[in-house]
Amino acid sequence: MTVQIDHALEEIRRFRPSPEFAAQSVADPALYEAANADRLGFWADQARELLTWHKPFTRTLDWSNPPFARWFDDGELNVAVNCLDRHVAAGLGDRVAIHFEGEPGDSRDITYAELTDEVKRAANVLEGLGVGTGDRVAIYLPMIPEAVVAMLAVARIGAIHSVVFGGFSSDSLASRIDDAEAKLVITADGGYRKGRVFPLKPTVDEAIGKSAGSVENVLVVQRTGNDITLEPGRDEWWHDTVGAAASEHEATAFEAEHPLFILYTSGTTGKPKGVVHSSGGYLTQVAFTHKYVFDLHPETDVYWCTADVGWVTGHSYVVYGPLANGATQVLYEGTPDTPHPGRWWEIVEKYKVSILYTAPTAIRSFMKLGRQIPHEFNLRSLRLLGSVGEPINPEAWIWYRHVIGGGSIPVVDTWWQTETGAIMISALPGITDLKPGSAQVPIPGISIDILSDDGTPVEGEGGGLLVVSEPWPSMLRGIWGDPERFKETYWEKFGDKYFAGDGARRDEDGDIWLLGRVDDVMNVSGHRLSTAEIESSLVAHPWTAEAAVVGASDETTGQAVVAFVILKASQADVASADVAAASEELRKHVATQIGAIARPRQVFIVNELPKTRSGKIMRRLLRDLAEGRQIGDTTTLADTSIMQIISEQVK
Ligand code: 6R9
Repeated sequence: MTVQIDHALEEIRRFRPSPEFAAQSVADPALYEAANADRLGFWADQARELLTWHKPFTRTLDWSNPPFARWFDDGELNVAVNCLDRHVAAGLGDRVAIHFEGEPGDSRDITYAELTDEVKRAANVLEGLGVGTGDRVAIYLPMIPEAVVAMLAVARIGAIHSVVFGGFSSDSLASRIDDAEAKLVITADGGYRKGRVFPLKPTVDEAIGKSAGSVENVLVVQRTGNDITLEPGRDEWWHDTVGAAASEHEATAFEAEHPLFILYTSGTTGKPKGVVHSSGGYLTQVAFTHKYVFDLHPETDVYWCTADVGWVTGHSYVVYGPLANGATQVLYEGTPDTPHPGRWWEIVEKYKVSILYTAPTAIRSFMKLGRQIPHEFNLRSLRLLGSVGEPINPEAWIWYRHVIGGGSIPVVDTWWQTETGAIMISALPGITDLKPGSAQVPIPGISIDILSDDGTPVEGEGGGLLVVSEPWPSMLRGIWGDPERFKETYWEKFGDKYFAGDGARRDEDGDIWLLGRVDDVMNVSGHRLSTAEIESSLVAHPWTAEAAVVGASDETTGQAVVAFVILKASQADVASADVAAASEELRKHVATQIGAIARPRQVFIVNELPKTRSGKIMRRLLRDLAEGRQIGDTTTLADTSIMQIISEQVK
């Protein structure tokens, strides 16, 4: 399959870094030169410069048995020591590591010294419970500091964490516990979300009941005070155990290739894949990208990544990257609109956040509410904005830069995946001229190719399949317990090049545009069209708040474009008066913007779109609807009732 984009929708403005920003930026064009001259030497330098090794490595990469890479493999380090102890030893113990903001408004500042003490206590408790090197620990917690402490305590003793997002059901938790054969579960009584307590411990009890029996103990953080039961001999309160433990803990070093965590992510089949990451290479690339992509000045910046630690973005850019770099960050427990729609902007103002990293879906929901909400708050502390998770449409990019960023600060669009561990494609602020909608260039030391289905490079405007053509430090090391699936999913297609599953094209300047997952590419009358491109066009219409496009099978054209659109609140009345006219207007708009071939066969005006808990639109379900099929499995939706509502609206 060749992905060809016949009608590129481009926002043509380019944004040069301001001279002031460029002058203070930590990134230097010399990074690209060094990486181009000697890629492996470059990564070895970064690993030495950014991390502290108990035993220095002498080998950079062993790729003698692809696709199983070994980076820095004769070196030894302790990941938690790199995130904590070494900063305290360097005299930074009083620096705030975490400004915690609970949803109900409780807040707590935790310094590096305090965080280090807490992690040491927790490490002692884990060891006391018999958790040892290589054992798996499931973590099922809300976005509270104990989630960070738990992850680092597991890392400190060389065990392997498997964080399961707190919104997952007991079935999902049970299958993850079983796949990893977790010995310990760390959870809380509950957490706060949308102004209510959501209980977690009862779900853990259910999951353990359904599971095969690997769990020996459960540690329970008290967060919400809801009624729970502790099973004697199995369950213990975190505060009783960690609170009472000694804060001395001698950390030992582990090999660079020692597994750090498993994180489950959905693939094309029903069974989630346990993506495995290792220690030295992973930490090198997350620290590198966190420093240079976010232009981190750890003495002065206040950084905030809004992702939950249950997702890879939370692992790499809430826990490991920022803490390895000694950053000060905000950790927020709740939802963006509780108790009021300006909550995020209130937090930016309160902590003088200077770097904000979030997802396009969040930006678009703020766009829907209108600029008057962020404008009630002082956002002038912001100096850099980041985006991740899906292609950011130029409309949202511009809104983000102008309404949130005051019109002059850089927006970096970062492409990467659970499997890549760290950012792979992004502008470097202060160096790269920014193009709204493009993720732009591979970071230094990363090799990206765009290939056609038969493996030949795609030149020029035609799109193709995105591959990573050389191993990289933070690459996944495998799928837990399933080396065959690892090979099949990512390496069978192009030999020793990693197949990412995304479509992409390179423009005349060499900038990369992501075109969505390759399964989201449509073929209409022999013309290839990208769902992302048509969504972008729809969202550029002044009435539209959010749009999802699917290719539905069509007798005459092969596939036809079917769009589902949420209108801005201000337009809802106009449209509800005449739905047919509103969808006709949007169909015409796409035809005018992209070309008649892209005109949607149908535009359905809806109030909601089906999203996973990480905010990704589940186009598969919309396709079922558009093709008049029974709606498939909805269990991974954040709200499983949504499809029912949408079906009724579409009738
Ligand atoms: C970090 C994360 C990975 C998939 C990836 C791609 C999409 C992520 C993107 C992007 C375009 C970006 N994706 N960032 N597409 N531009 N800046 O999201 O990991 O949950 O594993 O998702 O998300 O399709 O393949 P993960």
